[in-house]
Amino acid sequence: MTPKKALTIAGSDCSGGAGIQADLKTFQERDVYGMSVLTVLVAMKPDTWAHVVVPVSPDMIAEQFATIIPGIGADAAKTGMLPTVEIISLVGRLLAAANIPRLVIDPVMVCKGTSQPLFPENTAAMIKHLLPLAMVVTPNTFEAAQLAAMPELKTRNDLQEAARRIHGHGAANVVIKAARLFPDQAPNLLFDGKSFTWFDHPRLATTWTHGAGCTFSACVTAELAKHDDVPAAVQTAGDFVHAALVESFPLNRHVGPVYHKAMAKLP
Ligand code: PXL
Repeated sequence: MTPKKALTIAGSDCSGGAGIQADLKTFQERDVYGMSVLTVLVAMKPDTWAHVVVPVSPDMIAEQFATIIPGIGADAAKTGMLPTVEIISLVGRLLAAANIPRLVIDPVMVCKGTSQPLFPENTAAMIKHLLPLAMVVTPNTFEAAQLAAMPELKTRNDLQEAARRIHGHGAANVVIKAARLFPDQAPNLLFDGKSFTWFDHPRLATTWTHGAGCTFSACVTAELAKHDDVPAAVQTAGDFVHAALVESFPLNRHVGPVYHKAMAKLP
């Protein structure tokens, strides 16, 4: 049978846990055919893990995109790290013209292990160019606070208010990944403009969480490529990341990724 096809428009994490590598591994595990448009290359200094970030040229981003749309076609797509305002607006224009039926926007602002937001001006560009196109937007709590223009989010009520505000920017569904807010739970909150649904997962005591956010949004994208049901996609993605976190592991003293194969190995 011909598989469904999913596209990721994101950055390369050469360490393999996040970015395009996480997305393609997740697509493979969820049985969809993965394709990629690279937006930025990220390398890490071995001693400090400081990130070196080199954007791909807008022309080459457009060439890659044209390879897939109109060149091939995709059942669903997601965005990940988009390093500049120019690239965010280019990707927004390409996606708007492509009219992709199921689009997931992962508004990546920081990498784990680095504390500074990549570029604050990118937040306004994402709100303007990407959120109105999104079937689902998947911020973590930091990204949700930025997109909602709220101070730090602390309670479930804060998360619901942030989701309401982000929905106001035009995203059809908002999923806030609240992995670090509470001591025992790592819930995901879905708001579809009408009602709030909480997907509760126990919080795991691991610091090896690299790539969890990318993996979550990639799994939502893969599930949407196969069917239209957003709550079911969010449930599966939560289960997939939970399993991947149970088997996360250190690569070195700086970083440990989630294990994308973990759910497939469950009985
Ligand atoms: O986890 C966020 C992220 C996304 N995309 C790329 C990254 C990272 C963090 O390292 O490198 C390419």
